[in-house]
This record gives sequence, structure tokens and C-alpha cells, in this order.
Amino acid sequence: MSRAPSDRSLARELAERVKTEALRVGFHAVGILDAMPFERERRVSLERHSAQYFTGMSWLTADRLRFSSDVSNLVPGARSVVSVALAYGSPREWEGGARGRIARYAWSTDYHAEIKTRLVGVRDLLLATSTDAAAAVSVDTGRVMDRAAAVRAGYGWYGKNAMVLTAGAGSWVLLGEIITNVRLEPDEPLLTWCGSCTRCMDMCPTGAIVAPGTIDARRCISYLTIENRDWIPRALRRGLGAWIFGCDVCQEVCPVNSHAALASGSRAVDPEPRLAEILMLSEPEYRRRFRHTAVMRAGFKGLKRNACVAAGNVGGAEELPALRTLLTDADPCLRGHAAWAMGEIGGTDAIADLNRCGAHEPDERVRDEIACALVVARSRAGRGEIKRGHP
Ligand code: B12
Repeated sequence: MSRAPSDRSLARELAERVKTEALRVGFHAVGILDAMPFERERRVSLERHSAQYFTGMSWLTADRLRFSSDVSNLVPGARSVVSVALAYGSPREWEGGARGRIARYAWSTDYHAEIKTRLVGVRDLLLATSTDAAAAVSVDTGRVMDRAAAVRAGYGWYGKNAMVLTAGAGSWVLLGEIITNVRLEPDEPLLTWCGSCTRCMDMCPTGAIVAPGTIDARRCISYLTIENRDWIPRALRRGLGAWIFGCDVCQEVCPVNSHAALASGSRAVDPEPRLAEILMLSEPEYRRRFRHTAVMRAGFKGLKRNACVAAGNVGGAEELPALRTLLTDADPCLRGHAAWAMGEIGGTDAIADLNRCGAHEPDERVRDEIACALVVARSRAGRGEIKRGHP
């Protein structure tokens, strides 16, 4: 057991030092909680797991949810947790044209490293309190329930979109923790709530917020464009709009966020790249362009698949040459999504390409996509609609 401060005044004084240091190194908010398990969140997350809401994220197992609901699994004898929030999200400037949208949290270099680096000094402060002191930094990775910690730490509250909202920066914050066996005076949770507002639930393009605070990840654009390694269900594709990595709709429509002061972080990626560019990227170019950013999580093929869907939704003539190339790609998933996009864009060229490729397509699923795309494109042509994006 740690010989760290045991009486209340020492625990309070150390808590204050820790919080001052966290704010000094640039965190927007910091709070302290005891290390008791997150019982309610464990129960809720296991229910959602049984309801299949996390299907597709094979790493988010019931065991992992149990593990992440108890911080003493990371630091045996844990007594306190320091929860921090890093603000992000400079304003979006829409440049028009057929551009894909990247979620704000991914605009700068990968936040895991950013949070970890800032937490090192705070952790060292705790380690210096005694020779028995232990402290570990955790960011994302599903090893701790980050949101549950932020809410118990008293600086955030759950929105109906399941996001943790904070005073000042709204939900534009990323979360991390230090788990320690040193005792720190805990803060009191807030009693704030969304009231009768349901904007995030009403405006989610794919209906993924199935109850207040409950996301069916299978429908969430963030899951579909980042974690999902499979085909994007056809019924949900139009809902994706221009999103090619993540989604911010449930945050953008939140009234609390409309008053949030956005942080002015450096940008490592173009937040709205031209779709034609993404569709034509080579794998080495993709790695060069997105290394050290969260966008790597989607993978090269995943990002191209998403760009196909976005091109089908907001693209036109400019994207057709790249889509035509992808129609003969070695990967059936890319061929299938390119076919869908060409059907949505329509026009005689697209119909001719789909017909030509359909005749030689070896994969049954792609053949089905091509057949459906032809139905859409022909019915548009039958109604006299011209190809989108034609001068
Ligand atoms: C898996 C995961 C995802 C998955 C699944 C999301 C999910 N709902 O679980 C996907 C890929 C869909 C995803 C999407 C996003 N994610 Co994510 N994700 C995670 C991760 C790794 C684990 C989350 C987890 O354990 N889920 C299990 C379920 C049960 O928990 P939950 O949905 O969060 O449920 C909580 C609340 O709903 C609440 N709750 C329970 N019952 C009720 C009832 C009511 C009425 C209410 C209001 C709340 C409530 O308790 C639950 C447990 O904390 C965390 C990092 C971490 N280690 O925690 C990041 C994390 C949650 N993600 C984050 C972010 C930024 C996002 C996106 C905004 C990214 C984007 N722009 O595309 C979206 C937002 C989608 C959304 N509205 O939730 C941030 C959230 C920061 C914040 N301010 O809240 C986290 C904390 C990462 C981080 N370290 O900052 N994510």
C-alpha cells in the first residue's frame, strides 16, 4: 500500500496540485474520482453488447467491457483517477464542390500521443509522492471507460448522443486518465442534463441514437466509416452524405456546442479533401498523407470505400473517371461501392461502364451491386434526369 498522503487535507492539497498542473499543460478540464468500479456503466454496456449494438467491433468483447469498468484491473490497489479533457475542433470552412468530410477529432495529429505526452508530468508528480506510488496513463483504447470517468470526475455530463459535454468546450473534448494508488480528494459529479432537447436523436442521418444515451454502433456513421471492415449496408449509404471518416452531426446540432469555444489546434489533414483525389490515392500516398493521424484507423481500402459512398451522394462527373478505375479494382468491396456510386451519379457514360463491367464481373455480390446500380441509373434516365455535376 502506498505511503502517499492518507489524511484528507493532504489528499486535497495533492488533488489541487495535480489539477493545477493539468490545466497548466493545456487540458480544458480536469477532475478527480474515486477508483470504485463503474457499476451502472458495466451493466448498461453489457446489455448493449447482448443487444448486438457493437457487432463488427470484435475487440469490444464482454470481457473487455468488464475489464474497462474497473480501473484496478490496470493499477492494482488503485484509489483515485485523474480524468482530463483536451479541447479540439476549430471551425469548419466549407469550400464547396465534391469534397469528403473528416470528423473534427481527426484534423490534428493523433490525439492519443497528444494527451499522453501532456499527462506524463502530472503522472510524475504522483509518482514522486512516495516510493510505493504507482500511476498509469490511459487514453482511449477501451481499457478504461473514459466517459464514465469524466462524468464521475464532475466536469462533464452525458448528452443524449452519449457524448460527454463540458462547460465551455461542449462535447468537443477528448478524454484520458491517470489511475493511481495515491489517494486524492474526489470531486462531486454534476447534476446537468439535456432536458427535453432531442436534436441529436432527431438529426442523426442514420437513426443510430436509438434511445437517450444509447448508440446502435451498427448504424453510427462513425462506426461505419472507421471501424467497419466490411461493406457499408446499402440502406444506410445515402445517410452517410459526404462523411468519409467519422461523423460530427450529433455534436454539430447540439445547442450546448453552439456556444462552445473551439480550440485552435494545428491541422495535420485537409478536413474536406476533394473526393476525386481520395478515390485516386495510391497506398504509399495514403500512408504519407495520413501518417500520425487518426485517419489511419480506417485503412487504405476503408477510406476509399467511404469516398465511393460520398461520391455517390455528393459527387458527379468529376468523380466518374476515378470510379470507373475502381470498378476494375482487385478488391470486390471497392468494385461494389464504386458501382453503387456510379448508379447514384447516373448518366449514359456510367450506364455504359456498369453494363460493360457487369458482363465480366466474377463476384456475385458485385454483380448484384451493378444490377441495382443500373436500375437506379436507368430509372433516373427514364425520368429525364441528367448526370449530376455535368457542366
Ligand atoms: C468503441 C468506441 C466508439 C464506437 C462505439 C461508440 C459507443 N457508443 O460505444 C464508435 C466507433 C461508434 C465511436 C464513435 C465515436 N466516438 Co468513440 N469511443 C469508443 C471507445 C473506444 C469505447 C466506448 C465504450 O466503451 N463503449 C461502450 C458503451 C456502452 O459506452 P457508451 O456508448 O460510451 O455509453 C456510455 C453512455 O451512453 C452512458 N450511458 C449509459 N446509459 C445511459 C443512459 C442515458 C440516458 C445517458 C444520457 C447516458 C448513458 O454510459 C455509458 C458508458 O460510459 C471510447 C474510448 C473509451 N475507452 O471509453 C471512445 C470515445 C467514447 N469516442 C469518442 C469520440 C470522440 C467518438 C466520436 C465523436 C468520433 C467521431 N467524430 O466520429 C463518435 C461519437 C459517436 C457517439 N455519439 O457516441 C470519445 C468521446 C469524447 C466525449 N466527449 O464524449 C471517446 C471517449 C474517446 C476519447 N478518449 O476521447 N466510438
